[in-house]
Amino acid sequence: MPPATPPKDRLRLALQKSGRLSADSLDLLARCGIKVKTPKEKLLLHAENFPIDLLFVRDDDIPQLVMDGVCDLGIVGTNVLEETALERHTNGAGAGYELQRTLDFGGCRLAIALPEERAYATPADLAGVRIATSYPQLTKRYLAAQGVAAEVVVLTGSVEIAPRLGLAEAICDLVATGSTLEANQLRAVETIFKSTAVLIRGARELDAVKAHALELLLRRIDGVQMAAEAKYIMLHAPKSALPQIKQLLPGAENPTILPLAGDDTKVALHAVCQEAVFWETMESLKRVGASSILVLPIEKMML
Ligand code: PRT
Ligand code: ZN
Repeated sequence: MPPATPPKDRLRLALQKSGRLSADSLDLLARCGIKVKTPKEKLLLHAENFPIDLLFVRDDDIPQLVMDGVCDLGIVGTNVLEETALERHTNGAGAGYELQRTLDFGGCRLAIALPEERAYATPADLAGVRIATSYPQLTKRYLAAQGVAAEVVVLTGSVEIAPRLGLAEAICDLVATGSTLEANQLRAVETIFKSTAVLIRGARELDAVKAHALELLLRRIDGVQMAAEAKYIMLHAPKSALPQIKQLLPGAENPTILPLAGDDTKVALHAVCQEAVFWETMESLKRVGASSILVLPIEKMML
Protein backbone atom coordinates (compact mmCIF):
# COMPACT_ATOMS: atom_id res chain seq x y z
CA MET A 1 0.00 0.00 0.00
CA PRO A 2 1.50 3.43 -0.89
CA PRO A 3 2.03 5.80 2.09
CA ALA A 4 -0.79 8.23 2.83
CA THR A 5 1.48 11.30 2.87
CA PRO A 6 2.91 12.42 -0.48
CA PRO A 7 6.72 12.01 -0.84
CA LYS A 8 7.37 15.76 -0.76
CA ASP A 9 5.85 15.93 2.73
CA ARG A 10 7.78 12.95 4.07
CA LEU A 11 11.08 13.30 5.88
CA ARG A 12 13.88 11.27 4.36
CA LEU A 13 16.25 9.71 6.89
CA ALA A 14 19.54 8.02 5.90
CA LEU A 15 20.50 5.02 8.03
CA GLN A 16 23.34 2.52 7.94
CA LYS A 17 22.22 -0.47 5.90
CA SER A 18 24.22 -3.06 7.72
CA GLY A 19 26.82 -2.62 10.41
CA ARG A 20 27.28 -1.56 13.98
CA LEU A 21 24.70 1.26 13.90
CA SER A 22 21.92 -0.51 11.95
CA ALA A 23 20.14 -2.45 14.66
CA ASP A 24 20.29 0.40 17.21
CA SER A 25 19.05 2.94 14.65
CA LEU A 26 16.07 0.77 13.74
CA ASP A 27 15.45 0.00 17.39
CA LEU A 28 15.34 3.73 18.20
CA LEU A 29 12.75 4.28 15.47
CA ALA A 30 10.74 1.31 16.73
CA ARG A 31 10.81 2.74 20.26
CA CYS A 32 9.57 6.01 18.75
CA GLY A 33 6.58 4.04 17.48
CA ILE A 34 7.66 4.23 13.84
CA LYS A 35 6.74 1.06 12.03
CA VAL A 36 8.62 -0.19 8.99
CA LYS A 37 8.49 -3.58 7.36
CA THR A 38 12.04 -4.80 7.85
CA PRO A 39 13.13 -6.45 4.59
CA LYS A 40 16.15 -4.26 4.08
CA GLU A 41 16.86 -5.56 0.58
CA LYS A 42 14.91 -2.48 -0.43
CA LEU A 43 17.00 0.69 -0.47
CA LEU A 44 14.08 2.94 0.47
CA LEU A 45 11.34 2.02 2.93
CA HIS A 46 8.22 4.02 3.78
CA ALA A 47 7.19 4.06 7.43
CA GLU A 48 3.62 2.91 7.78
CA ASN A 49 2.43 5.27 10.49
CA PHE A 50 4.74 8.31 10.35
CA PRO A 51 5.62 10.64 7.46
CA ILE A 52 9.19 9.39 7.10
CA ASP A 53 11.08 7.35 4.48
CA LEU A 54 14.22 5.43 5.38
CA LEU A 55 17.14 5.23 2.99
CA PHE A 56 19.58 2.40 3.78
CA VAL A 57 23.16 3.17 2.77
CA ARG A 58 26.80 2.74 3.87
CA ASP A 59 27.56 4.87 6.91
CA ASP A 60 30.30 6.74 5.02
CA ASP A 61 27.70 8.12 2.59
CA ILE A 62 25.34 9.47 5.24
CA PRO A 63 27.00 12.87 5.91
CA GLN A 64 27.17 13.66 2.17
CA LEU A 65 23.55 12.68 1.61
CA VAL A 66 22.48 15.08 4.35
CA MET A 67 24.92 17.88 3.49
CA ASP A 68 23.93 17.71 -0.18
CA GLY A 69 20.22 17.81 0.67
CA VAL A 70 19.42 14.35 -0.75
CA CYS A 71 18.18 13.33 2.70
CA ASP A 72 16.68 15.60 5.35
CA LEU A 73 18.12 13.58 8.24
CA GLY A 74 20.81 11.03 8.97
CA ILE A 75 21.95 8.81 11.83
CA VAL A 76 25.73 8.45 11.81
CA GLY A 77 28.77 8.29 14.09
CA THR A 78 30.45 11.61 14.83
CA ASN A 79 33.73 10.01 13.70
CA VAL A 80 32.44 9.68 10.12
CA LEU A 81 30.60 13.00 10.32
CA GLU A 82 33.61 15.02 11.47
CA GLU A 83 35.97 13.26 9.05
CA THR A 84 33.63 14.07 6.14
CA ALA A 85 33.13 17.66 7.26
CA LEU A 86 36.91 18.19 7.45
CA GLU A 87 37.41 16.58 4.04
CA ARG A 88 34.73 18.74 2.47
CA HIS A 89 36.25 21.87 4.01
CA THR A 90 39.62 20.86 2.59
CA ASN A 91 38.06 20.39 -0.86
CA GLY A 92 36.11 23.64 -0.65
CA ALA A 93 32.75 21.84 -0.63
CA GLY A 94 30.02 23.01 1.73
CA ALA A 95 29.68 20.94 4.90
CA GLY A 96 26.54 22.37 6.47
CA TYR A 97 24.50 20.29 8.86
CA GLU A 98 22.77 20.74 12.19
CA LEU A 99 23.18 18.40 15.11
CA GLN A 100 19.73 17.42 16.33
CA ARG A 101 20.32 14.83 19.02
CA THR A 102 23.20 12.88 20.53
CA LEU A 103 22.09 9.26 20.69
CA ASP A 104 22.86 6.69 23.35
CA PHE A 105 24.56 4.12 21.11
CA GLY A 106 27.57 3.72 18.80
CA GLY A 107 30.02 4.94 21.44
CA CYS A 108 33.71 4.45 20.65
CA ARG A 109 36.93 6.44 20.52
CA LEU A 110 39.48 7.11 17.83
CA ALA A 111 42.87 6.28 19.32
CA ILE A 112 46.49 6.20 18.29
CA ALA A 113 47.95 2.79 19.10
CA LEU A 114 51.50 1.47 19.03
CA PRO A 115 53.00 -2.01 19.22
CA GLU A 116 53.00 -3.00 22.91
CA GLU A 117 56.80 -3.05 23.16
CA ARG A 118 57.31 0.42 21.67
CA ALA A 119 58.14 3.09 24.24
CA TYR A 120 55.83 6.11 24.41
CA ALA A 121 55.70 9.09 26.73
CA THR A 122 54.26 12.10 24.86
CA PRO A 123 52.85 12.92 21.39
CA ALA A 124 56.35 14.16 20.47
CA ASP A 125 57.34 10.47 20.30
CA LEU A 126 55.16 10.20 17.18
CA ALA A 127 57.49 12.47 15.18
CA GLY A 128 58.57 10.77 11.96
CA VAL A 129 56.29 7.78 12.62
CA ARG A 130 54.01 6.37 9.90
CA ILE A 131 50.43 6.18 11.20
CA ALA A 132 47.95 3.97 9.31
CA THR A 133 44.31 5.08 9.52
CA SER A 134 40.94 5.30 7.78
CA TYR A 135 40.55 8.75 9.34
CA PRO A 136 43.29 10.87 7.74
CA GLN A 137 41.58 14.21 8.39
CA LEU A 138 41.02 13.67 12.10
CA THR A 139 44.51 12.20 12.49
CA LYS A 140 46.16 15.11 10.67
CA ARG A 141 44.17 17.62 12.69
CA TYR A 142 45.37 16.02 15.92
CA LEU A 143 49.00 15.92 14.77
CA ALA A 144 48.84 19.55 13.65
CA ALA A 145 47.37 20.59 17.00
CA GLN A 146 50.22 18.79 18.77
CA GLY A 147 52.80 20.27 16.40
CA VAL A 148 54.04 16.78 15.49
CA ALA A 149 55.26 15.90 11.99
CA ALA A 150 54.23 12.31 11.30
CA GLU A 151 53.22 10.58 8.07
CA VAL A 152 49.59 9.51 7.64
CA VAL A 153 49.07 6.33 5.61
CA VAL A 154 45.45 5.90 4.47
CA LEU A 155 43.98 2.39 4.70
CA THR A 156 40.29 1.62 4.34
CA GLY A 157 40.12 -1.58 6.38
CA SER A 158 42.02 -3.91 8.74
CA VAL A 159 44.13 -1.01 9.92
CA GLU A 160 45.24 -3.01 12.96
CA ILE A 161 47.47 -5.31 10.89
CA ALA A 162 49.43 -2.44 9.29
CA PRO A 163 52.32 -2.55 11.82
CA ARG A 164 52.80 -6.31 11.35
CA LEU A 165 52.80 -5.87 7.56
CA GLY A 166 55.45 -3.17 7.89
CA LEU A 167 53.12 -0.55 6.37
CA ALA A 168 53.29 1.71 9.41
CA GLU A 169 54.71 1.90 12.94
CA ALA A 170 51.45 3.10 14.50
CA ILE A 171 47.73 3.10 13.78
CA CYS A 172 44.87 5.46 14.48
CA ASP A 173 41.65 3.47 14.64
CA LEU A 174 38.34 3.15 16.44
CA VAL A 175 38.41 1.36 19.76
CA ALA A 176 35.40 0.14 21.71
CA THR A 177 36.35 -2.66 24.11
CA GLY A 178 40.04 -2.68 23.18
CA SER A 179 40.08 -6.40 22.40
CA THR A 180 41.04 -5.88 18.73
CA LEU A 181 44.11 -3.90 19.78
CA GLU A 182 45.01 -6.52 22.36
CA ALA A 183 44.66 -9.35 19.84
CA ASN A 184 47.12 -7.51 17.60
CA GLN A 185 49.61 -6.73 20.38
CA LEU A 186 48.88 -3.00 20.18
CA ARG A 187 48.16 -0.52 22.96
CA ALA A 188 46.27 2.75 22.76
CA VAL A 189 48.45 5.70 23.74
CA GLU A 190 46.28 8.72 22.83
CA THR A 191 42.54 9.20 22.37
CA ILE A 192 42.14 11.81 19.66
CA PHE A 193 38.34 11.82 19.25
CA LYS A 194 35.36 10.48 21.19
CA SER A 195 32.52 9.34 19.01
CA THR A 196 28.87 8.53 19.41
CA ALA A 197 25.93 8.13 17.06
CA VAL A 198 24.02 11.33 16.35
CA LEU A 199 20.94 12.45 14.47
CA ILE A 200 21.73 15.26 12.06
CA ARG A 201 19.70 17.35 9.63
CA GLY A 202 20.75 19.35 6.62
CA ALA A 203 21.35 23.09 6.87
CA ARG A 204 18.47 23.84 4.47
CA GLU A 205 15.24 25.01 6.02
CA LEU A 206 12.41 22.48 6.01
CA ASP A 207 8.94 23.41 4.85
CA ALA A 208 6.26 23.67 7.53
CA VAL A 209 4.88 20.13 7.09
CA LYS A 210 8.27 18.44 7.36
CA ALA A 211 9.36 20.77 10.15
CA HIS A 212 6.31 19.69 12.14
CA ALA A 213 7.09 16.00 11.54
CA LEU A 214 10.68 16.58 12.67
CA GLU A 215 9.50 18.30 15.83
CA LEU A 216 7.31 15.30 16.59
CA LEU A 217 10.15 12.88 15.92
CA LEU A 218 12.56 14.79 18.18
CA ARG A 219 10.03 14.87 20.98
CA ARG A 220 9.61 11.12 20.72
CA ILE A 221 13.38 10.57 20.68
CA ASP A 222 13.68 12.69 23.81
CA GLY A 223 10.94 10.63 25.42
CA VAL A 224 12.68 7.38 24.54
CA GLN A 225 16.10 8.57 25.69
CA MET A 226 14.80 9.97 28.97
CA ALA A 227 12.91 6.75 29.62
CA ALA A 228 15.99 4.62 28.91
CA GLU A 229 17.75 6.16 31.92
CA ALA A 230 14.76 6.66 34.13
CA LYS A 231 13.28 4.12 36.54
CA TYR A 232 10.01 3.96 38.44
CA ILE A 233 10.60 3.11 42.09
CA MET A 234 7.98 1.89 44.55
CA LEU A 235 8.58 1.15 48.21
CA HIS A 236 7.02 1.01 51.65
CA ALA A 237 8.49 3.29 54.30
CA PRO A 238 7.95 4.40 57.88
CA LYS A 239 6.59 7.96 57.79
CA SER A 240 9.45 9.04 60.05
CA ALA A 241 12.05 7.93 57.44
CA LEU A 242 10.55 9.88 54.51
CA PRO A 243 13.01 12.82 54.61
CA GLN A 244 16.01 10.45 54.48
CA ILE A 245 14.42 8.31 51.77
CA LYS A 246 13.66 11.30 49.55
CA GLN A 247 17.31 12.34 49.78
CA LEU A 248 18.50 8.90 48.70
CA LEU A 249 16.36 8.71 45.54
CA PRO A 250 18.55 9.60 42.54
CA GLY A 251 17.12 12.46 40.48
CA ALA A 252 13.55 12.08 41.81
CA GLU A 253 11.17 14.99 42.11
CA ASN A 254 7.96 15.11 44.16
CA PRO A 255 7.29 11.46 44.95
CA THR A 256 3.70 10.30 45.36
CA ILE A 257 2.92 9.26 48.93
CA LEU A 258 -0.02 6.89 49.47
CA PRO A 259 -1.52 5.50 52.69
CA LEU A 260 -1.01 1.81 53.44
CA ALA A 261 -4.15 -0.08 54.42
CA GLY A 262 -4.04 -1.24 58.04
CA ASP A 263 -0.78 0.53 59.00
CA ASP A 264 -0.78 4.17 60.10
CA THR A 265 2.94 4.32 60.70
CA LYS A 266 3.91 3.46 57.13
CA VAL A 267 3.23 4.81 53.64
CA ALA A 268 3.81 3.67 50.07
CA LEU A 269 6.09 5.91 48.02
CA HIS A 270 6.17 6.02 44.21
CA ALA A 271 8.72 8.12 42.32
CA VAL A 272 10.29 8.52 38.90
CA CYS A 273 14.08 8.53 39.20
CA GLN A 274 15.82 10.27 36.29
CA GLU A 275 19.04 8.37 36.90
CA ALA A 276 19.95 4.71 37.28
CA VAL A 277 19.00 3.10 40.58
CA PHE A 278 21.90 0.96 41.75
CA TRP A 279 21.92 -1.93 44.23
CA GLU A 280 23.85 0.34 46.61
CA THR A 281 20.96 2.85 46.58
CA MET A 282 18.45 0.08 47.31
CA GLU A 283 20.62 -1.17 50.18
CA SER A 284 20.82 2.35 51.63
CA LEU A 285 17.01 2.70 51.34
CA LYS A 286 16.60 -0.59 53.17
CA ARG A 287 18.97 0.56 55.93
CA VAL A 288 16.84 3.64 56.66
CA GLY A 289 13.71 1.52 56.94
CA ALA A 290 12.29 1.07 53.42
CA SER A 291 10.87 -2.32 52.49
CA SER A 292 9.20 -4.00 49.48
CA ILE A 293 11.40 -1.93 47.14
CA LEU A 294 10.52 -2.36 43.46
CA VAL A 295 12.45 -0.73 40.60
CA LEU A 296 10.64 -0.82 37.26
CA PRO A 297 11.75 0.19 33.76
CA ILE A 298 9.89 3.02 32.03
CA GLU A 299 9.03 2.56 28.37
CA LYS A 300 8.12 6.09 27.31
CA MET A 301 8.04 9.52 28.94
CA MET A 302 6.59 12.90 28.06
CA LEU A 303 7.17 15.73 30.49
O1 PRT B 1 29.54 -0.92 5.50
P1 PRT B 1 29.63 0.37 6.21
O2 PRT B 1 30.61 1.34 5.60
O3 PRT B 1 28.26 0.98 6.41
O4 PRT B 1 30.13 0.02 7.67
P2 PRT B 1 31.59 0.12 8.34
O5 PRT B 1 32.20 -1.24 8.28
O6 PRT B 1 32.36 1.28 7.83
O7 PRT B 1 31.24 0.52 9.82
P3 PRT B 1 30.86 -0.34 11.12
O8 PRT B 1 29.53 -0.96 10.96
O9 PRT B 1 32.01 -1.21 11.54
O10 PRT B 1 30.78 0.86 12.17
C1 PRT B 1 29.82 1.86 12.03
C2 PRT B 1 30.04 2.90 13.11
O11 PRT B 1 29.90 2.30 14.39
C3 PRT B 1 31.42 3.53 13.18
O12 PRT B 1 31.62 4.57 12.23
C4 PRT B 1 31.44 4.08 14.60
O13 PRT B 1 30.74 5.32 14.66
C5 PRT B 1 30.62 3.05 15.37
N1 PRT B 1 31.44 2.10 16.16
C6 PRT B 1 31.27 1.86 17.49
C7 PRT B 1 32.46 1.33 15.75
C8 PRT B 1 32.92 0.61 16.86
N2 PRT B 1 32.16 0.96 17.92
C9 PRT B 1 34.00 -0.33 16.70
N3 PRT B 1 34.41 -0.96 17.67
N4 PRT B 1 33.01 1.17 14.53
C10 PRT B 1 34.01 0.30 14.39
N5 PRT B 1 34.52 -0.45 15.40
C11 PRT B 1 35.62 -1.39 15.03
C12 PRT B 1 37.03 -0.79 15.06
O14 PRT B 1 37.31 -0.18 13.83
C13 PRT B 1 37.93 -1.99 15.30
O15 PRT B 1 38.18 -2.71 14.14
O16 PRT B 1 35.69 -2.48 15.93
C14 PRT B 1 37.04 -2.83 16.19
C15 PRT B 1 37.42 -2.49 17.59
O17 PRT B 1 36.50 -2.94 18.49
P4 PRT B 1 36.98 -3.41 19.91
O18 PRT B 1 35.72 -3.65 20.68
O19 PRT B 1 37.78 -4.68 19.71
O20 PRT B 1 37.82 -2.31 20.53
ZN1 ZN C 1 31.76 2.66 6.60
